Amino acid sequence: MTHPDAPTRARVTQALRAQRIETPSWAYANSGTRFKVFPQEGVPRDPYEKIADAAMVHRLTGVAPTVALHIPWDRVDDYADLARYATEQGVTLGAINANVFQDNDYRLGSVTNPDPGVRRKAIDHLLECVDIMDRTGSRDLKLWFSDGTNYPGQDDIRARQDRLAAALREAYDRLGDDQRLLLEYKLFEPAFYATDVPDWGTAYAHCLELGPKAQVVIDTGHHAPGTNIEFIVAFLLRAGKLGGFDFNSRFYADDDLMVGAADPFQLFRIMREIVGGNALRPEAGIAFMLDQCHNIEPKIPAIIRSVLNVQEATAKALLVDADALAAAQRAGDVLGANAVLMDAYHTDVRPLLAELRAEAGLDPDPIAAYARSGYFERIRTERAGGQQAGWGA
Ligand code: RM4
Ligand code: MN
Repeated sequence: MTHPDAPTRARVTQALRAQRIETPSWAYANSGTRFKVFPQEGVPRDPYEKIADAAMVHRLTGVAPTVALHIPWDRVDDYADLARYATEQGVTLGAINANVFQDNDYRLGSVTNPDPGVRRKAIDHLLECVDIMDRTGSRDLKLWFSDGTNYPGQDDIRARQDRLAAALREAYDRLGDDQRLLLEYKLFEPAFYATDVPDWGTAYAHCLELGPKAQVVIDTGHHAPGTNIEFIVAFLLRAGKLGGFDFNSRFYADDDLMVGAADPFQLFRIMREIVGGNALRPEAGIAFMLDQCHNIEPKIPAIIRSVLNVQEATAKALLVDADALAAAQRAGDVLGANAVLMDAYHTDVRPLLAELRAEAGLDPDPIAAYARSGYFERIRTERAGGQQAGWGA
């Protein structure tokens, strides 16, 4: 495909202008592998500084107006004040991520722990997260459970499902009218034998049982190698049960690398299902979030790069000629249908996105603009003392 014709360009740019991508507070903080956290200069020391960085990413890209929080990493005394600060900076607070995986009590699990006292503590944390959502104005409670077992016989698989269902029910019943519960799944790690929410089918079944405010979130790094993620997207969209994404990319396990870095074609295929399902518009209610860790690369530019990668995959997905595709599919034209998709995928959309940014009064090259902005030099000096934020592993 060469330059899109005028009507196509208008359609594509309109959709791209409406796109929203949420960045995660923890991606601005220090993180690492099991082996080492390498601290970086200028890293935020508290949730306010994380929000300032997220606001910088939004100022440069124009499409990242919300920032997700993780509790207790982002615990503050006054959430209304934090929300106010975010607004002043030009962003708002997004999903609240619960954390029931970093307390000594959770050695044998959190909401599925065999000890009812530990389960109570974990569920209370989920309820506390909904209290926080009331104060931050957040719509989504995002739940990921590290619960599971390492050895056959360690605990009763069915009983753990019952405990999970009971905990989800309590959290669900606490939600306000405009709030949602997003349930995330992950194949393995840290549990190595049987994870309690290992796959989309398990997450889907629990969400179905809970009701309309419960939906599945797809973390792109949480599957077995070779899994067809776009199939999962298509299935959940059709069922009205896709709540959003935790975007990142992986080569081996839950690598949390920049989205679109490992497999940009997969990201295109995912976004194609989103576009085909008419789910890109914010009113469709799909949360496009990043869930990444930048262990060795500079964090803010990596997050900008990630936002641009999602935009590029989306632009290509929007360029697919839907009529030509449908005609080829109807005619059983296997090669023709595949060619329609590949044509769009091979289009260089970077000039189009640069034009779009310029039209919106942004620098066409957000990464270069960041480098020139002096922001990094400023935070490096301003944040020299104190305790840098990190994931506390
Ligand atoms: C988990 C999961 C969650 C994220 C934590 C930090 O693997 O992806 O979404 O909150 O990591
Ligand atoms: Mn995630």
